[in-house]
Amino acid sequence: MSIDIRVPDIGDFKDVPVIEVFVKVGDTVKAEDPLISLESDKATMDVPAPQGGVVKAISVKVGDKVSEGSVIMQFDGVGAAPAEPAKPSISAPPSPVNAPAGKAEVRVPDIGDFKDVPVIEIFVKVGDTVKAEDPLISLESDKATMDVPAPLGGVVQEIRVQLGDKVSEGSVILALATGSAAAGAAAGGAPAGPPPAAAAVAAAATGTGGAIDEAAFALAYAGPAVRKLAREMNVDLGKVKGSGDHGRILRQDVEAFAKGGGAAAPAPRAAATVAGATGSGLGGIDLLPWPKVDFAKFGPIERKEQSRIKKISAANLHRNWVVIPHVTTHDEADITDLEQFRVQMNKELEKSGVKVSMLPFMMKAAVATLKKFPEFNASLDGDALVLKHYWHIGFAADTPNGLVVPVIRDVDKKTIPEIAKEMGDLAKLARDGKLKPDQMSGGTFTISSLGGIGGIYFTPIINAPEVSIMGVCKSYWKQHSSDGKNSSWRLTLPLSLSWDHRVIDGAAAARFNVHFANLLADMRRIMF
Ligand code: CAO
Repeated sequence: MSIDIRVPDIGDFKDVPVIEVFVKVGDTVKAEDPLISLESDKATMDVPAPQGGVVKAISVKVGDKVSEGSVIMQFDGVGAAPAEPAKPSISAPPSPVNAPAGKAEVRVPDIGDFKDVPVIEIFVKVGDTVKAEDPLISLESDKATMDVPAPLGGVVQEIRVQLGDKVSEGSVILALATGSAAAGAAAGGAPAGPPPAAAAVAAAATGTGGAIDEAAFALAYAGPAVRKLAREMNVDLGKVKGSGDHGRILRQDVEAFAKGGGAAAPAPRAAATVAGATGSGLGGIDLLPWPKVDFAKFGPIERKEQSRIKKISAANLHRNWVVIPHVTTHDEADITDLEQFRVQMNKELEKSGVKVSMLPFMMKAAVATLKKFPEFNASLDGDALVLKHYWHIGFAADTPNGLVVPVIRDVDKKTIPEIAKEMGDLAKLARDGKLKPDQMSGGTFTISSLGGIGGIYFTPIINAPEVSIMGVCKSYWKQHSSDGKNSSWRLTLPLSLSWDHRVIDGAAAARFNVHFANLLADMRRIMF
C-alpha cells in the first residue's frame, strides 16, 4: 500500500521553498531520515520521514514552494496505517517508547511548549546498562534545564543525538536493547566500540584536521541534516565548499570532504578566521591564532555561560557583520518642536494609559522615508533585489537575556498611539522571554534606539536579510546656527544609519538621513 508523505506542522511558515531533496525513487528510508530541506527567511528545516518505507514517487523538486500538508512524496509503506506528519505538534503525542520485541526507541517525552531544545549533556554511552528513570540526556531551553529519563531499563544500543542537536517532543534520542536482547547486548551483542557516529569521527579525523572551528561551522551555509552529518563525520563545515545553489553545502560535499576529495571553501574560512579561531589566511593576510590566556594567572575570575538568546544573537550578529559590507552614515535631527508636541500629546493621552516615546514617531518617519527610498526596504536574493511593498518595522529591545528584535507590522496603517501601545506590549513580552517567532519575523527595516540610555553615535549591525538599520542615541541640546551669526539652542537627535554597500550607495544613505531628519524636524512634511 502506498502512503502520502506530507509536510508536517512548520509553524507559521507558508510557501517555503524546497532547497534540497535528500532521497530518490527506490530509496529505502527509516523513520526520522531527512527527506527534504526547506528554507524560510528565518530558518532551514528538514522534513523527516514519519515512518520507514520505500520511496515510490517524489512530487516536489528544488525550488517548489510547500506549506503544512503539501504532499511531498509517496512511500510503499510496510504497514497499512496512513502516514502522520513526523512533528509531534500535529500528531498524537508519541509514546516515549516505541518498542518492537527486544528493542526500544527512546523519544523525548512531553516537554511542554518547548521545541527545538538543544541537547547540552549526554549521560550514557553505547553499551551502558540503564535502569528506568536513569537520566539519559539533558536539554536546555532559555527557561529551564530538563533531564530526559529512561522510560524502562535496558542496554544502550545506539545514540541518535549529539551535543548541540535540537530536539522536540517525539524526537528519537537513543535505542535500547531490552529483555533478552539486552542480555545479549550486555554480553557483547551491542557494538563494543564507539557508536557509528563516533566511529565516523575517528575515521574522518585525519582527513579533517580534528578540532572544529565553531564560528566557521555556524557561518556555513547548510541545512540541519547536513550539519548533523558534518558533526558525525567531524567535518568542519567552514572548510567545505558547497556545490548547491548560492554555495549551499550538500551531503555529498561533506562526504567528499571527509574522504579528502572536497575543496576547501575560501570565503567562510576567511570569515571564520576573522572570528579568531584559526590561524589561516584571509585574502593573503595570515592572522595570528586567537590568544589563549589563562586569566586566572592574573587574578580571580568567574566563568559564566552566555544565555541561549545571547548565543543565538551572537551567531546572527557575527554572520551579518562578516558577510555584509557595512557603512554607517551619521546625521542629526532637530526634534525641538516634535518633543514639545510629544509632551503635549502625552498629557492629552494621560487617561488612556498609553505613553508615547520618540520611537513611534521615528517609525512613522522611517516608513515615509523608506517609501521615498524603496531600496532600503528590500533584501538581496542572489543578484536580485526584492523590494517589499509592506513596511514592518523591527525595534531592538534590551532584555535581561539579551537583545531581541520584535516587529511591528504595517506601521504605515497604524496611528502613533497604536504603535506605542503595541511596542510596549511587545517590549514586555520580550523582557518576559515570551515573544513568539512570528512576533520577531517579517521585518523590513530596524530601528535600534539607545535614546533612553545615552551615547551620541554608534554603528548598528544590519539585521539580515534587511539592508539597513537606523541607530538612534540620546537627544541633547546643541547650539545651531544657519548663518554663522545668529544661533539658537535646539534639541538634537543623533542618527546612525548602517547600510549594505552591495545595495545602497553613500549618496542615497546621506539623502535618506536628510529626509528622515527633515520629517522629524517637521512631521507635517510626512503628508507630502
Ligand atoms: N533622547 C532622549 N530621551 C529619550 C530618547 C531619546 N532619543 N528615547 C527615549 N528617551 C526617553 C524616553 O522618553 C523615556 O523617558 P521618560 O521615562 O522620562 O518618559 C526614557 O528615555 C526611557 O525610554 P524607553 O527606553 O523606555 O522607551 P523607548 O520607546 O525609547 O524604547 C525600547 C523602548 C524597548 C526600544 C528600549 O527600552 C530598549 O530596549 N532600548 C535598547 C535597544 C538596544 O539595546 N539597542 C542596541 C542594539 S545593538 O546592541
